[in-house]
Amino acid sequence: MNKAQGTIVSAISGYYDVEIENEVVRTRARGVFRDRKQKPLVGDRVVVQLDNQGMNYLIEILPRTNEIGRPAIANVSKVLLVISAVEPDFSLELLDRYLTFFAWKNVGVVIYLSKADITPTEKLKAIKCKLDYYQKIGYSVFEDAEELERQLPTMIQKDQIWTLAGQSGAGKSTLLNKLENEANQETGAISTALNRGKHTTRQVKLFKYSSGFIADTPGFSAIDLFKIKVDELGNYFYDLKDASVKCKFRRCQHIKEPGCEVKKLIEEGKIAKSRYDSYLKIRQEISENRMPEYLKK
Ligand SMILES: Nc1nc2c(ncn2[C@@H]2O[C@H](COP(=O)(O)OP(=O)(O)OP(=O)(O)O)[C@@H](O)[C@H]2O)c(=O)[nH]1
Ligand SMILES: [Mg+2]
Ligand SMILES: [Zn+2]
Repeated sequence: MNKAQGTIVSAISGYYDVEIENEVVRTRARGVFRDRKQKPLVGDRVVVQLDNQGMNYLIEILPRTNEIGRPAIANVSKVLLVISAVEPDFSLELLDRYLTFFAWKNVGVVIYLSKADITPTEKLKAIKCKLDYYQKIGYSVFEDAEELERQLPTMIQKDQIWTLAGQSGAGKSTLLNKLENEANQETGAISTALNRGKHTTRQVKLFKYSSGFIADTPGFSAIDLFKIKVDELGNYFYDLKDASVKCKFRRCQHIKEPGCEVKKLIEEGKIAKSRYDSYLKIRQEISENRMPEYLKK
């Protein structure tokens, strides 16, 4: 019997498909994981015991660098965040929530604006103008799928796992199909009555792309920011954080403290007011502990 190392690309009812040097083998997890309450995740680097009798066993999970979302994906290097200009409507607050969440998870984000093709010119112009600000504070922003398609292969480093994120209906699977023709992911029209997606993608799945992987996901719709400590929230707004070194108080929360650089830069129009609004809103949610019921347990 021989052993090999690979990456879990999908998990379906107790079976784990593991990519090993460009081939995918179906495996089952050894009972030992259950005993240890360890659950293999898509994205996990694993050791597989290849058996000639037709059954391959997953025998070891290598240490994870991180674990994101529900359903979770492991070892994420970067997030490709899909934000729609329309259908569902563009929302700066939603964008800030995603960015805060991934900053807290310590993974970088590349932003892609979808549905520019069906957005009225004036509206698109206004959105692009808002996104310019995000570019300015350090995020890569793509407003054009072709440009993303050109650059992405060189941005993904060997064996890296990138994951798609964004609300249902934003166009994650559509983008993946465009990037990787063989992905063949199902896409679904959004509900016109609710202007919302229908949760078409239900499972996390990795696809080979360039020298690494891209994951399609159900989109991390329940972004829980509630585990963030309230006085650390500002660290995850990079623009606020950069400014805060000049705040008079070292642990300034940018609320009512005198000598607050953040507030000064907002007055001067150098920090987007919408960012501050998002910060205050999330801060309030956290401090009032308005945590959804399912997270309280
Ligand atoms: N015109 C236009 N339609 C798009 C674009 N991207 C996605 N769509 C459409 O939007 C709908 C939703 O796209 P999906 O790719 O299924 O969205 P998703 O983000 O994967 O959604 P979930 O799987 O539910 O999380 C589909 O009808 C797509 O054809 C785009 O850039 N332009
Ligand atoms: Mg999808
Ligand atoms: Zn301050």
